[in-house]
Amino acid sequence: TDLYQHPDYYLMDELLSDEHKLIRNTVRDWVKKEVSPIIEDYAQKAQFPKHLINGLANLGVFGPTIPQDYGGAGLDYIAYGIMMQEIERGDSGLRSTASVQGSLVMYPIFAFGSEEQKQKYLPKLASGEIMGCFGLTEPNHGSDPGGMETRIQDMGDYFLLNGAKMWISNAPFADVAVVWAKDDTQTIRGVIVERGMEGFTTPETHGKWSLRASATGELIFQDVKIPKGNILPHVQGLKGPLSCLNQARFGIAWGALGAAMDCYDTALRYAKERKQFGKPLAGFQLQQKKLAEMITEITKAQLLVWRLGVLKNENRATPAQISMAKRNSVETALNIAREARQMLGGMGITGDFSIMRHMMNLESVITYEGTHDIHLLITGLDVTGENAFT
Ligand code: TGC
Ligand code: FAD
Repeated sequence: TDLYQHPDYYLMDELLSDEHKLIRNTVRDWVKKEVSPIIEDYAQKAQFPKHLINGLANLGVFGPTIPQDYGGAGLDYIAYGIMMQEIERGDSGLRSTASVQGSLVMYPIFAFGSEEQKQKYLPKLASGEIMGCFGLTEPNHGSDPGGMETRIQDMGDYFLLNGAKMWISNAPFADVAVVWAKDDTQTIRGVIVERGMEGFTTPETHGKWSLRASATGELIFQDVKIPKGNILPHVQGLKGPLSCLNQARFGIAWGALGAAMDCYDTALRYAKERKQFGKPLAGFQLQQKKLAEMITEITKAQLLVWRLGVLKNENRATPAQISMAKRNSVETALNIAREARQMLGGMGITGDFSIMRHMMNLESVITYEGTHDIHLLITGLDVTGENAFT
């Protein structure tokens, strides 16, 4: 059997262009060949498979929607979504690296950077020659980034950066960090911090049971001198980082479905092969209920993210619509992973199958980029007009 069947119950392929299908098959084949055979081992060792960076860059997944003039792939948002889906079919940690590089590092430099900053950083980020990370979350401020304590102080010729960020994907090996900090007027600004700047360190976070094949760390700034040319000139306020999150959350809405599809495929195949009480597990009603519900939920979520992609291409997708899709896809994926794991019985807890790894990864995905509850409150605010955050 083909390991990478694409659950396509409602013939969604007919909604995709030939280019979309080519991209999907190319990324899917690469994941099958380069990621699946090694990823379990890296997750068990809690190591990021750095050697895959080149392959990811060659596929064009770093900044797929960034124009080609700056080294991006110049593709539409459906193509971006499909890429994230196929990568996350392999592992959410690898998709995290792609999300961070493209949506959280390249996007803000593209959207809010000077021409000089774009020329300097974007082509190298697209080719994977340099890697980036995104520092918004702090030890005392996760869901409420507006309360951040990290500061830039104007020293005349330069800024002085002080503070700390935590839970930062790719921090331990990143060459550059897009960091959000408040200036002397309490206004949030974006700053490009480079590895090697004095007073800047990136200690790794150990002991995670989730996203084990992704490197997570802190960003610590102690009187780091930031040249004035490293400030992103064209944005101020929380809408800077939150605009980046719109991009990344869109990718996650597609990506989490890749993990869901892999769990469904695995459970379906197992249920057809494994026999108990003299017949395949797939012949028992309770197991069919699980599979039928999985494919129903995947199909509903696929239609949601496809429509969101169309709206995003037309620049009409609202942040609240993106929140709804991120929340729905991740919940769908996590529920499917939990059910699929049970369907494999004892085998479900081993690394011989991908399900338990997906399940553990998704516990991060349901928390980062806005927690499940925060996205619910964003929908609540949108439909009622009442702010229940504070
Ligand atoms: P609020 O007063 O609502 O808004 C402040 C300003 O921001 C604007 N805004 C947005 N702009 C663009 N896109 C959005 N999604 C926006 N949401 C709000 C808003 O219009 C306003 O602008 P202005 O001009 O009027 O000042 O802000 P709030 O402080 O009440 O917070 C709202 C809330 C809770 C929704 C928001 O802060 C939030 O989303 N919190 C969750 C934090 C989060 O998602 N953190 C993610 C960190 S990065 C990460 O997890 C990366 S993991 C990557 C990986 O490995 O894949
Ligand atoms: P808290 O904000 O303390 O929330 C704790 C609980 O309280 C949650 O259940 C939350 O939903 C709930 N809660 C909070 N506020 C409310 C409210 N108003 N009403 C009701 N319930 C509420 N951040 C980055 O900046 N860059 C990264 O690259 C990055 N990568 C990450 C990688 C991993 C593996 C993880 C786990 C996190 C990463 N994050 C990153 C941080 C992530 O975005 C935060 O963990 C997330 O935003 C939640 O913040 P918190 O952990 O401080 O939880």
